Amino acid sequence: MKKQRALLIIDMQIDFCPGGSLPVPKADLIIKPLNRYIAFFKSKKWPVVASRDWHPPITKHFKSSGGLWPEHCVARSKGAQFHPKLKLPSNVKIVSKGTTPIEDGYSAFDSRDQNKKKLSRLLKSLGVKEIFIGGLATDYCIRATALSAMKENFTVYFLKDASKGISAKTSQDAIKLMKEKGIEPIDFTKFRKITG
Ligand code: VGL
Repeated sequence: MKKQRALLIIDMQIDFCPGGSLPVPKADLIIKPLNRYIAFFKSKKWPVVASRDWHPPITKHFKSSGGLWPEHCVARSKGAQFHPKLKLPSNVKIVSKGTTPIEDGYSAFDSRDQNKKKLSRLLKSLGVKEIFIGGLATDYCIRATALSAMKENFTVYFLKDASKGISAKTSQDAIKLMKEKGIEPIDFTKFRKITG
């Protein structure tokens, strides 16, 4: 099978965007760049995967049960929907994470599709070798996802022009750590060079 590439869009959900319950600053500014990557992957017929936080109303992930975060992305709620301006292809593969009361669900590699297939198995069954990661948030779910992807032996790129973090400091630290682990931060121009 030839070297297959996948776009992995992390948690572009209403609650993580301005106006949502856990907004990532300027998250709306990456919608356009993400749509450009999506259009490119679509034109090549390369798979597009979108992860989503999909929490129960009561979970250790939320402050109300001793966790770090305000309530967000409760399964089937409005805030858990993908941002309406994100142009996901009709054949997008959706994977959900943080679905039980005992999981945080930071890494998309802890997520499953509607058939309960884990992300790594899904990607491997599609022949994917290279993963391009963008979305939210650089310092939490992207960081965790990129590090898991390396452990699963994928080649991993971080789409720096299509991602935003919760805080500047922790995002810089996350990018530094990703680089140390061999995950290259790239923009669209570099992406086009890599993908020919
Ligand atoms: C995230 C904080 C809490 C993320 C999720 O998507 O990066 N951050 N839950």
